[in-house]
Amino acid sequence: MTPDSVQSLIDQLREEAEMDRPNDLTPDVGIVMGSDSDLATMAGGKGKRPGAYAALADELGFEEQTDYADAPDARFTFETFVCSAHRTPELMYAYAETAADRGVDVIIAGAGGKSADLPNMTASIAYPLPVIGVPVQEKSVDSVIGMPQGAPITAVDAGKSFNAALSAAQILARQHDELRDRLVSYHEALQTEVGEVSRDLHELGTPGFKDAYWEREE
Ligand code: RP5
Repeated sequence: MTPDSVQSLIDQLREEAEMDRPNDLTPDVGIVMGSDSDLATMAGGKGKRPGAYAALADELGFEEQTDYADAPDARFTFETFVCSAHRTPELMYAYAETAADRGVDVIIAGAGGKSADLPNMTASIAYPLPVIGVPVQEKSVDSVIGMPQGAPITAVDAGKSFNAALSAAQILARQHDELRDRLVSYHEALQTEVGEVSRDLHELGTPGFKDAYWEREE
């Protein structure tokens, strides 16, 4: 028996798939994770390096869509759900099966533990929609990337949901020049930062650099 809290999500996803909303009103990227305990890795946050949320929202100007009937102003958007492959397989199935019809163009799926099945099962069900798997822990890597021939998934290294978001944006950018420009700007800013740090390290010398940079970070 599927509990109401899960069934209502399944119903909402299936209803949304029938709506045929225009592409600019639906989420471009879907983020799913096996548990809300994965959120710090998938989104970033306190004491964690930045994650997919930071890459999309802070670096690339995406907004999170939380209401299908009221799309954010931003042209590029993403949605976020918890779907446990083992505890809520029906929800995982409904999410992946409806993703394309709901306008999602690429999915980022993360799970932890040794049986991190959400990314690979989502990839199988949502095929041919591209799915980027995020092993939330080191011990999840084999489980996420170990797909049989003919059942593809793209994956990042353990915990690297930030890069998963950049990969998702790269896929979308093939159709959207505006997003391509944002990716290029992001990369240029990274390069500028490396150049500035290198010059400061060289010109301040190691002790001076440590004084200037490490104290700033403390
Ligand atoms: C996996 O089990 C989830 O992706 C999570 O990483 C791990 C533990 O889940 P919780 O017990 O914290 O919900 O399915």
